[in-house]
Amino acid sequence: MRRIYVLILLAGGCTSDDPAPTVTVVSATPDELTPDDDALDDVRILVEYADADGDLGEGIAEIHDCRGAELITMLPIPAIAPADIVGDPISGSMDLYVNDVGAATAATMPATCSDLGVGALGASETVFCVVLVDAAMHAGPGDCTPKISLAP
Ligand SMILES: [Ca+2]
Ligand SMILES: [Ca+2]
Repeated sequence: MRRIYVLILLAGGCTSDDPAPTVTVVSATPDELTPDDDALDDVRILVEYADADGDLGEGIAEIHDCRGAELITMLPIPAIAPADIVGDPISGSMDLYVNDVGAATAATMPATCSDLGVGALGASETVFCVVLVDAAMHAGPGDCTPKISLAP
């Protein structure tokens, strides 16, 4: 019994020591965008994050529009934890905004999207995948929104 207990403890330690931040998409609103209307072409993606060593602040949120590799938005992440907290685990949620989503035709899907399991996109829809990169340039596994419709 004692031996099993130690093994479980080690496995848990390996996971939580990973310095790369993880992200989970909670919601994306609205679920339909109108690329021709400046008031209706902005999407808000709510994500939850966790970072074992606390240096996600001043990193980057990469948001991949799965219609094409060039459709990437890089949002700077503000400082999250005070300097004396960096080094300790942090977690929380944040809103990411992608403004003025255009009417691009779906081309070759970025590898980030296909690696995360995004299926083929129709002509009037897209998916956004979020990857968080911390201040030490550790990129964690990403997560993606459901499909978002694009009004013609
Ligand atoms: Ca980190
Ligand atoms: Ca807009």
